[in-house]
Amino acid sequence: MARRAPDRDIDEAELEVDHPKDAAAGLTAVGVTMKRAVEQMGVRRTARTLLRLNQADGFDCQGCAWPDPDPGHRHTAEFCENGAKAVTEEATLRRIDRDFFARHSLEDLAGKTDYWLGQQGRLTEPMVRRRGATHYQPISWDDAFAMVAEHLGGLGSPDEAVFYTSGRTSNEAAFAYQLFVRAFGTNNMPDCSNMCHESTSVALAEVIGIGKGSVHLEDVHRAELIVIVGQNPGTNHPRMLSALEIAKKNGAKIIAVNPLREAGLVKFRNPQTARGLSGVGTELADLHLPVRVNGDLALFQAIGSLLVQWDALDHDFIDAHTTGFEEWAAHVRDVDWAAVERATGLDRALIEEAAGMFRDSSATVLCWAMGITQHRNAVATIKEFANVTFAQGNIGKPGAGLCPVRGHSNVQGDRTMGIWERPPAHFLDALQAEFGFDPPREHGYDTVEAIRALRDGKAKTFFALGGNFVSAAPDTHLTEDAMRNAALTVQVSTKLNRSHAVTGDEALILPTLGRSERDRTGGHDQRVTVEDSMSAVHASRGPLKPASPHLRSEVDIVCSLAQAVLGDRHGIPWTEFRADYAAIRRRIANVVPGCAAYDEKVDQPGGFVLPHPPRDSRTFPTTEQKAIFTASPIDVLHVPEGRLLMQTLRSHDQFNTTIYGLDDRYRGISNGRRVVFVHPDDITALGLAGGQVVDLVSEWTDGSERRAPAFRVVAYEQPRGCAAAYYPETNPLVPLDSTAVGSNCPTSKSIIVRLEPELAGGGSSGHGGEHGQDEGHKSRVAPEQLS
Ligand SMILES: Nc1nc2c(c(=O)[nH]1)N[C@H]1C(S)=C(S)[C@@H](COP(=O)(O)OP(=O)(O)OC[C@H]3O[C@@H](n4cnc5c(=O)[nH]c(N)nc54)[C@H](O)[C@@H]3O)O[C@H]1N2
Ligand SMILES: Nc1nc2c(c(=O)[nH]1)N[C@H]1C(S)=C(S)[C@@H](COP(=O)(O)OP(=O)(O)OC[C@H]3O[C@@H](n4cnc5c(=O)[nH]c(N)nc54)[C@H](O)[C@@H]3O)O[C@H]1N2
Ligand code: SF4
Ligand SMILES: [Mo]
Repeated sequence: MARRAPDRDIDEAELEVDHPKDAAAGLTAVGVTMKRAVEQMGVRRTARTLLRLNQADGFDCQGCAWPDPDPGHRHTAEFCENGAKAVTEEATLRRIDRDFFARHSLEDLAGKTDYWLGQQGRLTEPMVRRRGATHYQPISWDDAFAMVAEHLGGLGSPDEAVFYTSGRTSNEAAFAYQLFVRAFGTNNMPDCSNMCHESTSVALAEVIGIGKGSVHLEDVHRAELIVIVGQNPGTNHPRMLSALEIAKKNGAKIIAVNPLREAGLVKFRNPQTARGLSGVGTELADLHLPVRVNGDLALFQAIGSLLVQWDALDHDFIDAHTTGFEEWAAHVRDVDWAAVERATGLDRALIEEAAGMFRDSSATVLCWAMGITQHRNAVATIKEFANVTFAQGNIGKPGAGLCPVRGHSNVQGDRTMGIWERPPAHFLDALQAEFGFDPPREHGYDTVEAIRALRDGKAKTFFALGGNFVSAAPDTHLTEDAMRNAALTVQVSTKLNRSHAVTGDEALILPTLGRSERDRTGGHDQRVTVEDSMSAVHASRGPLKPASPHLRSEVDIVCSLAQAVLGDRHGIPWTEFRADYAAIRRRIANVVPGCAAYDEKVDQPGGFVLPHPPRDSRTFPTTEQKAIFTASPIDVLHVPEGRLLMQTLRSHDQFNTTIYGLDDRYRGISNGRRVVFVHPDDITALGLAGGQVVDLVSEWTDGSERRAPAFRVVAYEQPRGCAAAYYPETNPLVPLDSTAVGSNCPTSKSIIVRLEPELAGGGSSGHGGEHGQDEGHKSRVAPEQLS
């Protein structure tokens, strides 16, 4: 029987806890960057690779979707510590060959952590797991494509196949992939967005008519007020701190809304300036609102209420460009302050101070990320951000706007290219006009629905273009069982991960080129294009020799597969696409809105910016051709006595399910990941002690319980009643059915848990794991405590 996800990390017993830091980056970041990079790539390769990163003629960082400055304003080292880690992870000299797979059975691999799996190195050749086999074996590319074609051909309907995408896929590969999948006959295209900014896309599409943010990088630099809600840029979008530093120098104020006082929001030591390296740094947040987890909807209604009460409104904008203002104003005027204080954990004076900063700003940028999107009421919260923004006319003018900060480097581009289980009719019409076939019109499965379909035997083939579906998805054990239910699972990947170990009856690993590598598909240098979080599209070309001569590009894999599955059906020129990606770009130009003359425009240094009507001209392509105010009831999650509301977040040493190391430097954690951060008074109230080992047990409304064993309690400042622990170790706790209303995004940031002391070996030192008040020493947790 295949193994469950391992419960403990390798060196968990070595956990060390220190004080959280009050500044991000600086010299330590430079040191960490270089050490990791040189360890895995050597000195020459490190220099060669990092100097091409994020340059106009280089390659796009595989890390997050934060935009690059204009070409004239880039540094020689235009990247952050975590960008360098992402590159190192891909450009490592470590390799996995067929002997590795001969040595390690699937069961053995399923017993390893994602950290261990990722550390083994780059995949080098296609591998197959045959029905009933205990190990993967080598397979030729042609046989692999034939195998997928045979499975797909044998399905009762195209809708029995699921085609997942993670957000690193280039625009060219994404466009070809969605074309293939729709020509095959289904819209079952779930993607990582479904677990990420889906709530944003849904909310913004409804109220401004386009599911993307409305600011340029220049707007962040010029804003008077920047509000950062539910986002930890110091770790997850580190170069955003450079933009915040510029804004501060231009006189901006910053409000951070976060249950945690994240180091990156407090102070930034810019490693690109002598000042930053010497340790001086720039103070960032002027005001920190330590909101209770999931309190943001109430908070923004209260802010809206005060703006209405103070008449701090842009009446011209409201009159000319919006609808629904009166209903919204009436709704927030009556806001129930007692409910607000309960939901937010903030007192009225603090909220008034924040609202006063909104009032005094004539150009506000509002940024958010996963702290907002992964809640039951996420869509309503984001619509509330829009309400407050409309009320002050903070959209479609310099220095202002809505700024959802995306995760994966090309997640926004993939959606633009049509990776979407609910494609709009105009997109399908354009596809039909260009390629002459009738694309399926029915909506496909999103991530959560795909898991249900696999579980229920309605989906039988699972294909993933990147990502690590079983670790990233909610309800790990259920998801793993669902995946094992499939007849065939296929992973197009650069590195080994848990989704290669938890498979269907038959499984394929198709190893692909990463973005740092030279792509000579068709016998000549190819480039790809990507879109960042601010709709800027540009080219990317990798400098490195590929990790193995057997790797193929994602475009090659998609086109070859399409040919094996579809042959000449619909007359789509897959060979031509594969031979020259410009042939794909010419089709993108004809199909995707805003992409006319695509191939020519991406040639310009720095690329081009996609149109965004609200940003560009204050036109709102909504049902009412206006920006739409909406009124949402405040709903406060009820947390039963003795339970905590837990969010799952990222450490400083991971990229999603890729674990770079076991440290979370800014939060003072070293050598371990199985920790749960709890307020010191809650630790006492629950009869626990810092350093104690507990099981996390989540409670879901249908009475079911889920357990993640062996987390060490760490005292950490945050609102009472809240807790935090790392993803993906906590994914077994997220019930599949617990999703955001309207977007179906798993509620990874609001899980009701109780902490159960471990019976054996869970003793406590009394102090281990606690951030003491005065002494600055590290407390090392005794290894025997983890027995
Ligand atoms: N180095 C690195 N970079 C990354 C990633 C990575 O894993 N590592 N992942 C990429 C991806 S795919 C994404 S989507 C982004 C994610 O970027 P973030 O959204 O910054 O990621 P999280 O770690 O999930 O952090 C969520 C933040 O929200 C706060 N928060 C949690 N609940 C609430 C709440 O209810 N209200 C408020 N106001 N705040 C809350 C948490 O305390 C935390 O600071 O980063 C991208 N960049
Ligand atoms: N509990 C909880 N769950 C969450 C979240 C959370 O905050 N809490 N966050 C959610 C979010 S925001 C996201 S975006 C998802 C992430 O979900 P995914 O995108 O599915 O996961 P990743 O960990 O980013 O995928 C990593 C794998 O991608 C492969 N890979 C890397 N580079 C490439 C490449 O260039 N090409 C190809 N083909 N493969 C490549 C590697 O094999 C690597 O192991 O997780 C979600 N899950
Ligand atoms: S901020 Fe994001 S995109 Fe920029 S270098 Fe860092 S990880 Fe890469
Ligand atoms: Mo994400």
